[in-house]
Amino acid sequence: MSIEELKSLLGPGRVNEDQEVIKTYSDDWTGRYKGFAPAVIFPQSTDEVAEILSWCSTNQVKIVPQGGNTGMVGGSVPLNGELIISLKKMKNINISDTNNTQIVAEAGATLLEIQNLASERGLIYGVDFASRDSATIGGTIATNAGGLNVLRYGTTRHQIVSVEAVTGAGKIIGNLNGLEKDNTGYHLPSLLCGSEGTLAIVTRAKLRLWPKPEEKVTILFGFNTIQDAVNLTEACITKNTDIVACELFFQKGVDLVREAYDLQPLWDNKNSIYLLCEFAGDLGISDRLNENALGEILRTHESVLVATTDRERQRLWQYRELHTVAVSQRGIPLKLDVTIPLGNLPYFIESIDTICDNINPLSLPYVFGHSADGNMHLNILKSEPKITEIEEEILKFVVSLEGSISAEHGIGRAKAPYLHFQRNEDEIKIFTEMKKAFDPKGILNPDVIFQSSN
Ligand code: 2HG
Ligand code: ZN
Repeated sequence: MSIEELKSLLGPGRVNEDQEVIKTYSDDWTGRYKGFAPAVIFPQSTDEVAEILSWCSTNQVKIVPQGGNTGMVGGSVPLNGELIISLKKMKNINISDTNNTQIVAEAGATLLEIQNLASERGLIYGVDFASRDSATIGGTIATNAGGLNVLRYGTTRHQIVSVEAVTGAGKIIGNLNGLEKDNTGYHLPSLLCGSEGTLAIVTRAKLRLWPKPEEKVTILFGFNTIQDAVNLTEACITKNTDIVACELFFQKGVDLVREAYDLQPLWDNKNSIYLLCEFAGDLGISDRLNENALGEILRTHESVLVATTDRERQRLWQYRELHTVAVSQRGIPLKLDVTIPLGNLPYFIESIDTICDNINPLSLPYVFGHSADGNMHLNILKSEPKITEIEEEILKFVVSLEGSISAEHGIGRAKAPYLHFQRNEDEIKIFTEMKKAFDPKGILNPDVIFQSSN
């Protein structure tokens, strides 16, 4: 193969071979995955993506699709010298002209750009998380990103009405008809969402928007036991229709965030278990809260902070949202993103320190996450040299508790060796057959989801 051929096929400004530039695309955000590549390609239309993939397929050139490079499982970096295809320059977004409750977005638009456009129209986009200003919509579709508000709006899969994509053979598939009801065979938006760039590259999507809440109230509770925090999570889910988020975190993580950002303590308790609950809906949230069972807790509980203005709410959120960056300032953590059924969550969290300690007494586990859907993020610093042992032991434990080894970050390369913990042989065989149908030459994101397809 010759990159020159691809260059002349695409025209100027599409292929970048500058190693300084490539470096910023070939290493991942976490610092754990460092790749190398001959070039980064920046297509500007679906047709150009099709041209690139068709050329790669003919020439057996492997390729790694990339959005904002905010992934955490090594799913979008070229560990074996693949070409990088960055969708960053495909950023157009507009409100659909056939349905003004939908946005048409090119894959490279960021989550924040989509949220802002929705907000200008008095609507909201249902997915939100801390890296909103760099994560792209294409990346969130590829990974079926979840985030903070899954309890109310579902994951990314629930936001996509239609999708357009290019297969590994360079064929353009899907449509942007925006029809909520369209049972014409297999549902490509569901199938491609979460496929981690292994079947096709998503180029555009039509996304559903939701009514903008009139009011938001954020409340931070402090507890002494995980069971109490989980009980309140359950009460919020079952007794309050305004609840949109329940985030669980611990003193160890708050101390790290406070040190990194020089923040004030939240209250005097030396050791707390924190539950951050966000309520959003029609005006009158506080009245409705007081009327139901949560009112009693609000009135009598010792450690409670209530935020009603955007500024106060953001102040509380930063103690949770800054966990990822605060941990990464201390080193490269082993990241395990898992789901545990709510009933098993206290036992799971209580066991983590002991599991890590037994394998490597020097390891430092931090746990935080989205308690409403049982999705916990384990960030374990200093797990080396026993990283594989810790990873295996915890993922086996997750499966034994009827959880999932990947909640919202995907399988990527990080968890490909463990896919069989969760999926049986027949399922994996069907997956690989599906991959072959979409990507006959196996050029798209090799080694992601499936271990070594080489
Ligand atoms: C979050 O919920 C993100 O903040 C990142 O999913 C989690 O850093 C992590 O492990
Ligand atoms: Zn998360």
